[in-house]
Amino acid sequence: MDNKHIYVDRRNNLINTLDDGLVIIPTTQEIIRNQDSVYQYRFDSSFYYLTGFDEPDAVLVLDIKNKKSILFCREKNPEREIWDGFRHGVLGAKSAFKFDESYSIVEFPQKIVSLMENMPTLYYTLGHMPKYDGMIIEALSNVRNMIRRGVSSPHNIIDINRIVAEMRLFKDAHDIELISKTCEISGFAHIEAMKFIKNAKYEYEVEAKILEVFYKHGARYPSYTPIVASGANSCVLHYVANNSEIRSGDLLLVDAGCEYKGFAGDITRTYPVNGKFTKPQQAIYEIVLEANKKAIEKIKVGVAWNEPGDCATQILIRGLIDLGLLKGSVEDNIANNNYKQFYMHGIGHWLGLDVHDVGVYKINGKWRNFKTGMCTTIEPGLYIRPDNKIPEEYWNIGIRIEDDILLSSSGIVNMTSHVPKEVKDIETLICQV
Ligand SMILES: [Mn+2]
Repeated sequence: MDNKHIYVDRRNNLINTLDDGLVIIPTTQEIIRNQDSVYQYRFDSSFYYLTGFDEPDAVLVLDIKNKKSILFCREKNPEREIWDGFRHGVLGAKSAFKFDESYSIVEFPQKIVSLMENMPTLYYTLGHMPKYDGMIIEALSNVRNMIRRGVSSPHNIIDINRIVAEMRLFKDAHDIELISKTCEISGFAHIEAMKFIKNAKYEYEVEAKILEVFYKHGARYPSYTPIVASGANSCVLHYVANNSEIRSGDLLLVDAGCEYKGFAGDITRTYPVNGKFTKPQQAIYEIVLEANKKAIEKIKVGVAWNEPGDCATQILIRGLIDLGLLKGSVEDNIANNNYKQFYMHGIGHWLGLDVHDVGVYKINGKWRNFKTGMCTTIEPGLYIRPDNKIPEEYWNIGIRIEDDILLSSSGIVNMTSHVPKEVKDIETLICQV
């Protein structure tokens, strides 16, 4: 299906909201992994949001006054295409992606100078792509030198990514369709991993199962490096070595999501590798589960961003006090931050084309309110490292439960609710196989 009009509409929306000036948004470069091998290419999300174009070495330019959208991209190259595959080329990209004009990326450093002439404002994000910063600054300097010919140069520089971020924060029908699918596939992978866990000897076998399910559904990449952490590793927040032996009696924390058509899924589940929670494991798990569920219940249009997180923090602290792992009152612990030895991260983040998606969390110093179209993760956790002040039965229990929540026009949707998280459901799923 040709959906290029979505990107044309987005560019036009942006053009219509900006004052006279020139928008410049480059995409990412290919990055060398070693010698002449490159990492799997991933486009810049804001560039892609406005173009749908997924080749490297490209720049989107919008001329606001003349309402023109211009693409700079790689030329056709029959020789390179034999080795690396199809390129749209300058004219091909223009017609396929419905740009008003297109040029070779080789022409960018010269052309951008004339495009900047007499533009009052440059909409460009300095510091985001160092390779282009130099070119833009040089072009700006060249335009300034034309002053005696009566040419004026841009005198405002505005961070365009911040403006596009506000657009991306509110998911449209196209986004919602894709992100729902992304979350669905991500969830299928977690379910298959649970069914497989009794057969896994090493953490990376679970990682392989998860990637297999992603790939089988056409999601060719994880949206971030999967975390498959058993036993003590579950207390390492960004553990990605995934190479330890899995031992019966341990918990396994799996934080993984796929990237499907550019969108990121982000799910965490924690479960006993032998299919049965021990009493201490279950006690901690039930606390995190309640925090997850109550935080999700808090999300509503008009509610401030921090409210679900504050609610979860209180539940986690109350649970730890009841188990004797924290002293004092809930209020004492919030005031003295003592609980942070067990819960040291935030409640979640926006989700979209980037797993930690764009969009500010505070406006004028105040937490912003939830609105229709937003999408956020909810991921409370508790991590108990060995410590002589804590009974040994709780050591090395790391638990996080993460769901992906959409504020749709018809209400709150948990896009990852198909992945079991109740104790009974998890134990049944693991033991039935
Ligand atoms: Mn997350």
